[in-house]
Amino acid sequence: MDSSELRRIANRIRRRDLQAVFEAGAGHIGGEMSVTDLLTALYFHTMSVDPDAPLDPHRDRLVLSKGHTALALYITLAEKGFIAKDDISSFLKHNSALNGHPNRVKVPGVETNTGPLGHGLPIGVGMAKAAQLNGDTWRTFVITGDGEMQEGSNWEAIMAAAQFKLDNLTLIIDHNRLQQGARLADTNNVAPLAPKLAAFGWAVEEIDGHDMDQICRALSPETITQGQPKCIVAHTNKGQGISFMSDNVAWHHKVPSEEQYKQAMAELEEAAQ
Ligand SMILES: Cc1ncc(C[n+]2csc(CCOP(=O)(O)OP(=O)(O)O)c2C)c(N)n1
Ligand SMILES: [Mg+2]
Repeated sequence: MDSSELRRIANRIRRRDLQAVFEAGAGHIGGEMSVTDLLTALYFHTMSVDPDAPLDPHRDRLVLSKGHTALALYITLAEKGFIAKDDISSFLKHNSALNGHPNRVKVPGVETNTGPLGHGLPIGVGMAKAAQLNGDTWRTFVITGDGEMQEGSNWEAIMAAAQFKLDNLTLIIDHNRLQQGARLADTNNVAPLAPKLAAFGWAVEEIDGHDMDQICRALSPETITQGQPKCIVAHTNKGQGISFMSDNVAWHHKVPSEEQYKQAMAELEEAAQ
């Protein structure tokens, strides 16, 4: 699939996400807009997954460690055919499988439950280690937020992955410079991330996390360094695609008013032309 088609899918996911947040009256829209291009590239370019066989033992695995942006994952899974597109309208409703954080028992295609930050990468290290022990070739991908990198458990997992030489593991950090209610720089500023990961023995690449060509190239198997886990520091914008949300701390989990909803949708529709 070429990058213009990937951009079309990402735009469709963003519009559906915006609508679902507006209708549900909740969601984490800023972080969903920042992670959408990464999820699109993973599911429609890189990963080997089959919606008709969600538990195929040979599938690639994605752990969305920043589980608060579950809605973006649900919509991507619906686009791919793991769940029905109509199901998205049940987001956050009573008895819906589509909760505020992803649940692997309820939603086909979700690999592990996430939400408490700092757990996805340790789990991903376990997955990658299991594949290595079995001599399997499937890959494990983990997406964390940059605020999430303040969690100490991630750094233990980073050390373990290097020690185990997990070159079947790729960590993508959604580096949008914001966390909940504050800028990263004003809390515990873990940036710059790339030299830290490199010092821990990882192969590191920095990319524009909204440039499909750069994302796809960084995810491709040819760019793996043998014997080293890979970290992609993806420079993104929280609220990407919607002018008044972009790089704005207020939009971590704010819900647009009707007027804001119309403006945001108009901007996304314009970008789709
Ligand atoms: C252990 C833990 N502490 C606090 C929270 C509450 N929380 C949810 S999202 C968030 C900010 C995350 O920021 P970041 O990782 O940068 O995500 P993004 O900017 O992509 O939304 C926080 C503190 C949580 N989910 N888990
Ligand atoms: Mg962030």
